[in-house]
Amino acid sequence: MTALPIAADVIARENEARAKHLATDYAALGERLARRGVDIAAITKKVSAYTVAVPSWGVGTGGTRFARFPGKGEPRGIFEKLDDCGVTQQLGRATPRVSLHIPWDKPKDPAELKAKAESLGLGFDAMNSNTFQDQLNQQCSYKYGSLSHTSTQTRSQAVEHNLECIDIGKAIGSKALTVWIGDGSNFPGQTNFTRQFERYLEAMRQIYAQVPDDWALFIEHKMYEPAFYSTVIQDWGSNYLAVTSLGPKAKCLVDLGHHAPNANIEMIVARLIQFGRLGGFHFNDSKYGDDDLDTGSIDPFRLFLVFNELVDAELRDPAFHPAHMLDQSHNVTDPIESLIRSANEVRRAYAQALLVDRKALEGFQDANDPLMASEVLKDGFRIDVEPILAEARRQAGGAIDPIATYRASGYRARVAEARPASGGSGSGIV
Ligand SMILES: [Mn+2]
Repeated sequence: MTALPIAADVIARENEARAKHLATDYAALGERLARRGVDIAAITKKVSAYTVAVPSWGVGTGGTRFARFPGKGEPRGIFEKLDDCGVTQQLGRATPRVSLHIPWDKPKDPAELKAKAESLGLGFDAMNSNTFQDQLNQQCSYKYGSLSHTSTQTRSQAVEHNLECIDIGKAIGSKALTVWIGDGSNFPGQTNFTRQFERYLEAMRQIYAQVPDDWALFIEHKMYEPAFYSTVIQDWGSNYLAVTSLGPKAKCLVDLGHHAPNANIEMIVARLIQFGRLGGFHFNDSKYGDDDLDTGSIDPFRLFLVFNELVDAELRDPAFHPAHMLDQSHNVTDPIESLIRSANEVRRAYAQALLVDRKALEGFQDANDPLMASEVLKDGFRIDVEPILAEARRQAGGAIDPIATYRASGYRARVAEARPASGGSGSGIV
């Protein structure tokens, strides 16, 4: 077994310095929750089992349309990306799976890649295809679209690429393909909405036919960018139409940043759950557009409201398990720190949603008492669940304070020496 990236004695030393205070805080919160009839150990167990995938591209520094400022010791290939994901998992214990982007992460030998991941305690999540940029020596260009392109040849090339992603995914143990496209138009009149959507659906049907029966096909909607007037799958309505016309393996993927400002995302989530079409999430946060900021950093209440719907659905159907992934662009932070923090925020929202008194909430809803219904819901959000999150990490062998421990480990300085700046970037903002 390869040694894990952070030395065990660093974690032990850092945890020892914090263990006493955590025990005190955890006991105090446990007593408070017990008064409400909630067993803190049961909540901790659920939180511990709740994990979120990290995107391979998230460990590189992102950029904007203006510039990209590379960070120190950026991973230069998929193996180094896995090392960084291994750090995130080792310290935070919330991110045991990595989502690959092809061709950025195309492995020479999938078996070797799988073995490397396993040595770090990692597995693979959904495969992500890329038909929104041209690759070196690519025959047809995607400048004017891919799966919905007017040329049959270009569409076929895009379909083939997705089928290749499925093949690689099969070899490394993935169970899903996420299709996001940049297709759309920049000007009214540039494209015929109906014919373009027909071409897209026809291409997607070819991909769908090759999706293994135990896989899911996720479609991600996005209202604008890189196309600025229209996109083929611009919202959850078009997404729903696409997945229902394809078949049961097709599900909608909700990226929190891919909606119009002020859209009621938690309600979209509820609707998709109700009709069995919510496939999963790309978590991030935003202030203005698809900002891809750290999850929960701008609007933690919205994240909580999304999780309120997920917990509600989980109680009605224990088999309900949508796919969770972070999809962020880390422009000014150390990506490892952002990923650790964001996974923790996802768990925080989950824990808070678990603490909502659902019986009381339903009672106030049915009695038409808006104030108390709102209070009961918000009560879950107000509880500081950090001791639960820290205890879940400690019990799983992670760090009580993962970011402080990461900084104490000197990992970034070490890899900065081993990985001289390459100048290139495989990071993306999808
Ligand atoms: Mn996304």
